[in-house]
Amino acid sequence: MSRQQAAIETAAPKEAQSPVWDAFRRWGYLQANLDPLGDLGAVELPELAVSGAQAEAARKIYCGTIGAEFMHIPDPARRQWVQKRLESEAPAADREKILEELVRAEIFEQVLQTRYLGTKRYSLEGEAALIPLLDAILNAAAEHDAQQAVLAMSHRGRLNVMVHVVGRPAAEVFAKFEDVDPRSILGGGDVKYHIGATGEFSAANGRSIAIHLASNPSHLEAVDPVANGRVRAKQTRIGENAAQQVVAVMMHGDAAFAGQGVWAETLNMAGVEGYSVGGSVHIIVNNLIGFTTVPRESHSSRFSSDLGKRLPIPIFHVNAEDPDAVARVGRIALEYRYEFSSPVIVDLIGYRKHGHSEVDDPTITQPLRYKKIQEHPPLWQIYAQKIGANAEPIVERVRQELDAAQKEAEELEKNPPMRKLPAYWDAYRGGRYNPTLEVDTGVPAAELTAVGEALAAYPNDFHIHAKVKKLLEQRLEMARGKRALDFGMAEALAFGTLLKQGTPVRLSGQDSKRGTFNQRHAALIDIENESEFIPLQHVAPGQAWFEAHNSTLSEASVLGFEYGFSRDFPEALVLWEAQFGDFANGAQIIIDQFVVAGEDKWNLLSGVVLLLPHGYEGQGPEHSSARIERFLQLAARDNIQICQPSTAAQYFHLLRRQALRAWRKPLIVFTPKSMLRTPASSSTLAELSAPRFRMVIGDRGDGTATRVLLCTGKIGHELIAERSRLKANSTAIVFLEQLYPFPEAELAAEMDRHANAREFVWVQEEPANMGALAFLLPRLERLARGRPVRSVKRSASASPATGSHKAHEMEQKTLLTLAFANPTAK
Ligand SMILES: Cc1ncc(C[n+]2csc(CCOP(=O)(O)OP(=O)(O)O)c2C)c(N)n1
Repeated sequence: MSRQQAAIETAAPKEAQSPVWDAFRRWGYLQANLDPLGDLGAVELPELAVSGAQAEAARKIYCGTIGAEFMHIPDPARRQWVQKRLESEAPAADREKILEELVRAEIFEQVLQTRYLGTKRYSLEGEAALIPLLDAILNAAAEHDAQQAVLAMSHRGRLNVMVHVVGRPAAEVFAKFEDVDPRSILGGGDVKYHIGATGEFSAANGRSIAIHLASNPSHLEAVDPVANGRVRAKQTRIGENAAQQVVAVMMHGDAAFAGQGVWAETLNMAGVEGYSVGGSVHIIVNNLIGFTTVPRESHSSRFSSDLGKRLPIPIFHVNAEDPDAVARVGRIALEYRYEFSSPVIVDLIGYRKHGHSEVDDPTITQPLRYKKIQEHPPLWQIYAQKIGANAEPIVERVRQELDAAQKEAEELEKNPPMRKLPAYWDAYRGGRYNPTLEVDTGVPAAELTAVGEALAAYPNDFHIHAKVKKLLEQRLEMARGKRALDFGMAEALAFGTLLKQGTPVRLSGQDSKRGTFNQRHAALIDIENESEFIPLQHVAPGQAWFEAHNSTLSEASVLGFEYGFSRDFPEALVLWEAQFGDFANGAQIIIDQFVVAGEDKWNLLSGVVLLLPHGYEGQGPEHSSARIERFLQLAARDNIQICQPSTAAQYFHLLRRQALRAWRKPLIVFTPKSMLRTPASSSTLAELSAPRFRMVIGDRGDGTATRVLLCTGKIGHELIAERSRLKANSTAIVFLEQLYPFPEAELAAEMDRHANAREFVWVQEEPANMGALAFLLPRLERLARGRPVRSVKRSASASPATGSHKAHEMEQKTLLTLAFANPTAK
């Protein structure tokens, strides 16, 4: 028996030694009365086929309207905590308040239905108990001193939550339905059931909690990591005791919860140091249907919540038609989160009154269930009867209030923002680019040396690895101007100088602390005790904070998390690094739906940086391309920046520019692999002291070039080497360091400068259907002022690169040959 096992056994409560009680604690949820319509049924189990007083007492607790899964949790303290809460008498519920909430929830939906017939609203009817559930959770959070809550949810019941939990006036929601000013948001904006909202929740204890309902796309569950990242940023801002103050409450549909991997990836991050938020509260708004799909088609398990059991956390199933039990479970869940800093899941089982949306007829696919549903009274009626109350006066009052709100809506701003951004966004702006946004990013050499020396230092008693020691010695030489600076050092100096100036830096990605290519070494590891020393945390007294995290092996959730973090920490440089650039497509939803479109849809800015290793080096189809073409296709109206710095100094300036400008735009950087260390891409201290990032690096030529090769990234250095070999001195080579926003003026000036050029040639490593070719060709043709523009590239291909290293070399050689093939170049 392991030590942990022994501890578990000895700590077990007395009752656990009763096999009857133990069986009900373990399996009771399978016979609990959880489904208001009775479709779920009970599982027959020999363990529970027992009789007697003990069995009846245990059955009452564990097979009532609450079904708890917690016996899979190894920690006895946690099991006992749950057990104690469930086995003690239920606290009295505030029934008057619950009744009012249920009436409000349902009448709100009915008013929307009558007024805006034929409009989608994704009604909460059938799950109205969500409102008292959230109320219980937030009230309990207020008792634990929570100051803020970040809520994430999809379409179902969202408008209802906006009004009854976030506290937005109903008039604002009505105004969204009016949609009378489409011209103001032509081509932009988002539908009403996706936009975010902020407000105040007034708790019973007199405190209030600032609520942030996160904006989200239709892509179910994609908001999960984003909301968590936002919580983490808010907690980081607060510092000590932050997990007490900011809590995540996330709602999920049952089909989405079971089906979407991003949620599984997000849950996996819960206990990982760089990503934990002190536990999040999850609610499955479980109507036992997904669009037209029934549970047995949605998941392989009885409950959609089963995925939650990948972590040792409790799952509370509760019948949505027992609002007292719902409120009780809400409180237990919240308190569990606070007690153990753990995620917790509430599975609120109800039904869906209408079709998937209100324009959908569910009787076509679920005729029997919907026959039952049509005959089923609304929850407020059931509850009023149960508690012996007359709900009619409340119904009347709520209707009158909503009538007034609807009139008010006609007077309101056509498109009310529904939210207020925190003051830390005041200093930043989005919108279109203009050159006045630029700031100098150069750093004086003496300052670079001072920071570089700090980065090469470590404590006397630190046992350093011989290879790292050598690397730090080289970095020291770089800092002192005795050795050319490589990309690794340029990045460290960019971070170090920013930290010293007060800009915090957060970097996360797979193996990012060391760096996939052994280039970063952000954390030094003591070879005798594996303790960490992080030089960037010791740059200068009073510096800003620095964090580097090795992430879980996920792209979607980690990029989502960092995007979320950037949304609540605009002052920080927040970077996500893909192991190789092509893996970024695992995060495609986050890229498409948040990173590139967040400003257009929600007017929400982000300065998140994506570091995507890119370059054709013969490593095969999957380690060559970060898919430049895809990012360029996503670019419009200056929504993102797409850059490929070709030297260490350019990378240094680019990172600093991102932090120091007030313009907050996501930055996509195609980062090097072999070029990390090649002399051609290394830089001098003077180049780091130069004023700014150069969007175009022109040729030093004197204007006598008869042809100009245009390129971006590593191939440019290969072209330069080939030009030397061929002594092709009448060929100029121009690097496009920024692809988007397209530096039209800079490139036009450079092309015009080569007045004698007879042709321009775009040279890229990528196949014809990839890379920047399609994006650039029309632009280059425009700037060439009638002179011909050719292109050199690999043949169009279904996969980005060949699997054969030798074939790669042959192809690469052909590219270089073709680039210089025209005799006019000689
Ligand atoms: C990733 C993704 N795939 C498909 C859809 C289309 N879709 C919208 S709602 C829905 C059903 C969702 O069911 P469930 O999660 O149970 O939530 P409910 O609508 O029942 O509240 C589907 C498939 C989507 N929005 N997102």
